[in-house]
Amino acid sequence: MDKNKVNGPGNYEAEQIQVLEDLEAVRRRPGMYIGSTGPRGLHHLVYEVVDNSIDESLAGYCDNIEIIIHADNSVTVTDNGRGIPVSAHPKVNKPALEVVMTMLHAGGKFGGEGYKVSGGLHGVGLSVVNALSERLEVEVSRNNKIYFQRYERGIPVTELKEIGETDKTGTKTVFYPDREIFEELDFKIKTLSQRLRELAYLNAGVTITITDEREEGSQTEKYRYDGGIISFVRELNKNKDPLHDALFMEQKMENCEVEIAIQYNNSYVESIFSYANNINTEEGGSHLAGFKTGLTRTLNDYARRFNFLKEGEDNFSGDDVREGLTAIISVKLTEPQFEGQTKTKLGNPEMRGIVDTVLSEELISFLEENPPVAKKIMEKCINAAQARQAAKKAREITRRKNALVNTSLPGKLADCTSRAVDEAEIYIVEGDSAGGSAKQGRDRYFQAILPLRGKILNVEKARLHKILNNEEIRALITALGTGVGEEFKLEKARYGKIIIMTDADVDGAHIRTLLLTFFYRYMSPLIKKGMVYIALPPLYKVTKGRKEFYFYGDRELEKGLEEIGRNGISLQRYKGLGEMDPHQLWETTMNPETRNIKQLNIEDAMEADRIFNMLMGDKVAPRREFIETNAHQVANLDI
Ligand code: 0RA
Repeated sequence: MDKNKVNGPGNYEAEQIQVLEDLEAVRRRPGMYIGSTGPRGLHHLVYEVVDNSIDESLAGYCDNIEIIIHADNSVTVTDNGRGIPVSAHPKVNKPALEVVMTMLHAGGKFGGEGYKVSGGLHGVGLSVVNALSERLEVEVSRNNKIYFQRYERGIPVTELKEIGETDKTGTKTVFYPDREIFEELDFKIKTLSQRLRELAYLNAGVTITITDEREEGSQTEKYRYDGGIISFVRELNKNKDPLHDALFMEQKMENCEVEIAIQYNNSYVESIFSYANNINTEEGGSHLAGFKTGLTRTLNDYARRFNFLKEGEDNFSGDDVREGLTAIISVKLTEPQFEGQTKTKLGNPEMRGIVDTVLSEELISFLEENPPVAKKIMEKCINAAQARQAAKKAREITRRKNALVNTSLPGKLADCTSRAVDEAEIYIVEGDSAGGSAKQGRDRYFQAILPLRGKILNVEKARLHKILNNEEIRALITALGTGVGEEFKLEKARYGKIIIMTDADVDGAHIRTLLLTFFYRYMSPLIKKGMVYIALPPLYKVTKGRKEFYFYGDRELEKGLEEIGRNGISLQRYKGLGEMDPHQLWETTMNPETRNIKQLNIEDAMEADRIFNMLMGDKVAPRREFIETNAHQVANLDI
């Protein structure tokens, strides 16, 4: 009897049975290996193959990866790495290539020294892709030769054979996802490109090309970022106003590598993305935790040392130091532990201290060497801290005010007589003079008027919580009776209709945007219930003899003039509500019989919120654009 059959090298039969069993397992429960058999799982096949090439680039042997999506939804991935080894694997006496392609978990671990770092979400390896492919062909260039082997549903259907000569090295894999396994075979180029681009950012210097041959004339995208994650951060901040050039920190150690890129911008949002072995660790983990503690401590230390924080002042909080921060943390390590719901939380406890140390050491020396940048970052943190403290105060004040609801209405409110919510309405009017006209022109039985002083606030510069601190806004909250935010109570509303009446100009649009954003964020049930309206005052008055005509837009005016005739008429363009006398205001904008009011919905409010955020930024171009389009809209109100 051949003793090899029992155990030891060359135990073909046992190996063969194992291979078939594994294959069967993968095909029976694909979800266990690639997550799903839907689009995600399908795309995962591509990532799995590409990840193997990326691993080869991490080992320092590959800088070019090409992906082609063919018209029949097969995929080719080519790299210029060392090529998968083809020599006989000592244990099973098969070519190493065949082992990699057919044995679960054979992947990178075999081949002696192999590579240090390995990516891939599940790290399932090429054998899984092979098992789930109707057909897979692999071509290896190595030892000046080209080798080829073909598989069907994971089973070799040809021997590994030499098919030519070459002076290059690399691996080319073509696979046809199995239609028996996948619900659909349609690759989404956008999904793929996004991930490939991300990989290019995370692996500086590697060129990744993707070609979609299904497109007419075929479409190619090429990604290569020599700056790596520093380019990534700059890209993320592209439409923002950075406070300084992005800064990069890195450290390579025996078993791991840490890269960090950060750049502050003048917005109030934090965008921090963390990666471990090229996987987006959406659930965070030790590396992210280390980054955060390191950042908070370092900036506080610096602030104390250089007197940006004085004695008696509180330390910056974590939120303070991350306001307006864009950052990428990318770590690569030999033995990653992925935890959490979606296995996207890095567990390795040692990474916390490592990232913390890299960040603090590098950041502190950067700050010391670049005082002007340090000053900008300090000012940003101080601002954030002050805003946080002010917001806290504002919340306390409104809370106190809420307790007084209905007892001390604001002095400037001209309330209505009716206490029936379904008939009572409140006009929020821009400016004292329009407010005066509205008070005289209204029907005081059911119409209340609350004038807001013209410039409520410098809308662009105000954080929303700061707005809560504003006296005008507080008057509004008290008048409405509902309270705000978590304490909002719809049943306490004092009016059934809330009508915003602002001038038909840019300032008016600003104030309207602010109010709407405010309602959206703090009193959204009012909008959802359809209780918020905007008044649409006319833009023109045409007088002919003793008759008066009002027009609400340019086109309407043109049409009207055709009918009325252009002779002998007088045309008045209203610049603001204040130009109308009380009677005119009643007639055109307040009388329920003749007025135009537009009920607002949640989409309008969301749009306002978006515009508000844009107005807050310091970018001139989008704001100018807003003003231009808005001025145009105002002049063309379609009613
Ligand atoms: C194991 C060992 C060696 C290379 C590879 C695997 C390898 C795998 C893939 C998968 C796709 N492209 C790849 N390129 C290389 C190195 C063996 C040696 O030359 O020392």
